[in-house]
Amino acid sequence: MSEFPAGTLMDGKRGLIMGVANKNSIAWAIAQQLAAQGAELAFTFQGDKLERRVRPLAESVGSDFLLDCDVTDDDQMEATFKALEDRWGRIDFLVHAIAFAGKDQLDGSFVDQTTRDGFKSALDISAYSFVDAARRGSAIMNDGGAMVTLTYLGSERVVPNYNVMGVAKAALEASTRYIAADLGPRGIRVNAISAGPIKTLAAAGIGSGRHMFRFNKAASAMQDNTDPKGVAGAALYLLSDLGLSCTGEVHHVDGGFHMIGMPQEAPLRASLEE
Ligand code: NAD
Ligand code: 0WE
Repeated sequence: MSEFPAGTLMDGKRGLIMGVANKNSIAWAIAQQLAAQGAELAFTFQGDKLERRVRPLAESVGSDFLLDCDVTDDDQMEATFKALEDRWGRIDFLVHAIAFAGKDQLDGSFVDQTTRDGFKSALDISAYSFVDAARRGSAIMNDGGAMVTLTYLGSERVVPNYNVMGVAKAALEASTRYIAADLGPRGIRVNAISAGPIKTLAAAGIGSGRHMFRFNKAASAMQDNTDPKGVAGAALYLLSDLGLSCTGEVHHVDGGFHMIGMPQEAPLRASLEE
């Protein structure tokens, strides 16, 4: 069934996956990879509408442990981690794959478009939610556990229209380092994966989508778009004992797009003419 070959790297480990919306979600690729290696999983979903999508996916990896959790709601966050503690006692890992900014914030000029409320909400949902989940999660996490969050290059460099999300991802990456320092003495490792553009719900409907995927393919070292399986593999490394001693890192999985200084001429021309 699974496209991920079976293994034993996560045998005996339990953890929470936050951010599955549907089968295209990056969190779902990660969940399948972890389950194939023996992990026992719990899932949060955002609201009743998404439960209908997430429940069958969870069941396909042997999980009936689903929790409704909007990360802006303190009561739901409290209830989520209480439910984990009640059922499992302790957890071993946490995956955070959540981001949101108002649609009006992700278009045109950053300086003109970014409102106080838009800024607050994007930073709350996309960055503070990891700090909150890390605090609550670490309270019930075994020493030697691990956490991973998902970020994007728009934190380090300007990407048209990514706007306030880039600022939120910069805060998320800095938070990753501060959390990693706090939890380091307990052997808990905290890392971020910086993925290249992937066709998910969160990447759908972005104005310049077609251009972005073509450009990323043409300008990356591997001349291809990012495969979510590579992101899942990186998450497995970081969340298993393969990742020992790696913490506070932002690991790029983007076909080498981030390290190119100037793209090859021929594929770039072709991508612009398409
Ligand atoms: P996705 O739409 O499948 O996942 C985003 C998730 O965020 C959804 O499950 C949604 O329910 C959840 N979410 C949004 N607001 C929430 C809230 N208030 N409370 C609880 N959950 C909330 O898209 P994805 O691309 O898989 O995104 C997962 C992560 O990967 C995000 O952090 C995103 O920024 C990051 N990322 C995506 C790409 C890409 O190109 N798709 C690239 C790099 C990083
Ligand atoms: O992090 C993301 C997307 C996050 C996201 C997406 C949406 C779309 C729908 C956050 N909030 C919203 N709000 C909505 O209303 N990515 C890394 C994917 C992405 O989104 C972009 C990108 C890339 C890449 C937006 C503009 C430019 C590039």
